[in-house]
Amino acid sequence: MLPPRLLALLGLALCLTAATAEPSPATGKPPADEDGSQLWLRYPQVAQPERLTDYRRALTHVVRAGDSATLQAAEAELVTGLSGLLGMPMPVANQPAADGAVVLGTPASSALVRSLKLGSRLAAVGPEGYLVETATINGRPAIIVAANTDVGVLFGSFALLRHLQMQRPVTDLALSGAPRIARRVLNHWDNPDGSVERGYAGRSLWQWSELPRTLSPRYKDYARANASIGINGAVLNNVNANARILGADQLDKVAALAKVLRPYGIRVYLSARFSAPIEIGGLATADPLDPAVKAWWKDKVAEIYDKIPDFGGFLVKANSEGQPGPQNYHRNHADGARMLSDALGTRGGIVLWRAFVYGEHGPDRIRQAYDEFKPLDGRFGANAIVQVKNGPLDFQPREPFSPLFGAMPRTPLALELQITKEYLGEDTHLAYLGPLFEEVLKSDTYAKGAGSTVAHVVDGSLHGHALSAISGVANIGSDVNWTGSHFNQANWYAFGRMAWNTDASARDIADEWVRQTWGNDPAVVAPVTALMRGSRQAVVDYMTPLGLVHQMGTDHHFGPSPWVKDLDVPSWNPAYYHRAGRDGIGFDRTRSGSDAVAQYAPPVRERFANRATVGDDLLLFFHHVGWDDRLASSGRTVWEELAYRYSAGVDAVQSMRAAWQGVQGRVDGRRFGEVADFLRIQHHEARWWRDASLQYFASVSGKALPAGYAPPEHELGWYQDLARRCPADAHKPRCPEIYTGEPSPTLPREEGRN
Ligand code: BDP
Repeated sequence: MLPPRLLALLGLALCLTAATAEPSPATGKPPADEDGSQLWLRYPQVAQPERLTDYRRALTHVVRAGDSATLQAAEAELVTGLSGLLGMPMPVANQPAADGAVVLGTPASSALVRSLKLGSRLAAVGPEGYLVETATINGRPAIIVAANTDVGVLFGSFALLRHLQMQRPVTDLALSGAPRIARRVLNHWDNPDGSVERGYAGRSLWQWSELPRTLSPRYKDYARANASIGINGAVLNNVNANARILGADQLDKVAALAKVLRPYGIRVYLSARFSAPIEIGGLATADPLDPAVKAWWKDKVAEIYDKIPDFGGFLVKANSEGQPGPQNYHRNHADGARMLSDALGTRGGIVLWRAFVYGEHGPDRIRQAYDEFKPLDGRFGANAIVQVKNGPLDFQPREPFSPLFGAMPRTPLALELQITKEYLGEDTHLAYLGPLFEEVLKSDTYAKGAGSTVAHVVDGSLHGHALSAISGVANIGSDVNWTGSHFNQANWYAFGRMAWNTDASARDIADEWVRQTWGNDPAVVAPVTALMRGSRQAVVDYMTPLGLVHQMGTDHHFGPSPWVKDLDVPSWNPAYYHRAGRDGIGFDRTRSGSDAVAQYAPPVRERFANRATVGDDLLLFFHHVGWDDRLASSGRTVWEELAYRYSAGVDAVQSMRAAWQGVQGRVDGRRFGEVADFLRIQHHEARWWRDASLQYFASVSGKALPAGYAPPEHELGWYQDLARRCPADAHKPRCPEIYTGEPSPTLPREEGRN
């Protein structure tokens, strides 16, 4: 007789097995349309017949002991996923009832897991890690999903599903995982009115006007998606914060969201506006040393923890781009962070205090965060982490790592990456950010000799910090596909996977994501992963080659505007960064210039300061060079190299389009078409970038385009005038004129063939 719980779940499992089979290209039948709403959590039936047989034999029912909401969630994920992948009902039992049980639990929740005496091996994976492996239970072959905590079991369940989605073998299964960074946090820049700063995927996911009573089903799916990649925190609101989020009724809404996310191991954090004691507290000051201000924050923290016992903490943008902060009261950043750190006390919350600061008229903008923060090292408070953007400027397609990494040994530092592509083409450009994230994490700061990577600074190991965090500015919104484009999902995925394992390669992560999102057909996996891997460099090439940065249009940061030079704040002007004139191009940051290189440890400083060793990718970031200087790498002059790179970037998009055409019929028609449309738009926009930039730099240098390259489609004035002709909304100028015709190849023919 089957136990009642098993019977009930059998019914549920039967409903879920309507999942479609993974398409077999052999049948020639195109897969059914999808809208992308399932993200990478798709569970079509495994296509490889032998693998399917193995799976059906090795995974016959789910056995869970323990009743926490988290364990129930893990069980539900396994039932949903296994039913779909195996194309058969996946029953649930209290005990292994046959060969092939999937046994999940912790030593505390499950006698079966306890009986396996996993001891030191389990201890080694820590509070969130897991072991997923074949075992013998009561003389029967089984697969265990074991962890020290319930959330570890959930992460392990997703690891098992991922393994099966990729159709990997289950004989002698031995998966384990453990994160090195404790807090892996999405930063949502969502506003109370439902808009999203730098959001390109519709409106905010949070329906504040309906909360706390009405809970959108998307909240749970959001939690599932995050848990599947190990993200364990979410800052719900914009760093340019509204103090009202800390008001009592708003906190009830936050608490309702926290309740949905909690079973999935996700803690809620809030961006705190530094002047909140004035704006919602009725105090006359927000001076961090004022006793009434300190008391106000202590009370506020107590109120928050009353409603949200696992509250993650505060994210703070202070004295940056007009936000209030301790400097308004002649205090410094450490004074502000320490005050909040003290207020949080021993409740388990942290302060993520951002180092994104620059004065409007100071010296070289990229020097300023270091100059301001380094002297404060070690003074931020026991619960504080200083959150540093990956580069010293601002989320550019490429920039060097921030010199703060490695320079503040007595302060835990969090890495802030931007998942939303503010400077990389927003929604329409396909740019897989895995290679960018990997480049940053593996950058060697040399703070304590070779091997002092940014990853080791951030995970706390380099300088022995117990607190560690990594943040990703989210790209998630109300769009049905969550992220504005299907391929933007890969950036959310890559952030989570790299935050979990900072050693993971962008290449492997792309492979995983493609298999889960588009299927295991080798004729899809190979070209699509290749296309992804080259996509970020393509963007660098057609927007900001050779170490150029911040050439984007004012405010919306979309499209080329290298000619802009008259904005009030000098560092908002693209011309501030390229410094192009008759003599050459690039920003001299060596000793003869701003000497920003001095902020790096000696081996890095020497590499960046030397034209022979800086590398082409950062050349113009650190050096002002003559147009006719030759690059050792290619033998081209700087001007020729610019022409080459802008053109290569455009033609790379053309190749991406061709590669995508090759998967038609092997992925579903709806998503295929949506990606193809965006790639066409990207191709036009890449051409726009190239043509406008080359026209402008030609006018400054007085040089003609080298022979063989396709001439720009329009005169410089045409591009400069676009801003006037095409009104920009919050995101981008809407210029139908850019999208006419079909972009032609731009490289000289012999180059194009290479
Ligand atoms: C810049 C964005 C701006 C953000 C700011 C920040 O343009 O919208 O508020 O960063 O990170 O990149 O605070």
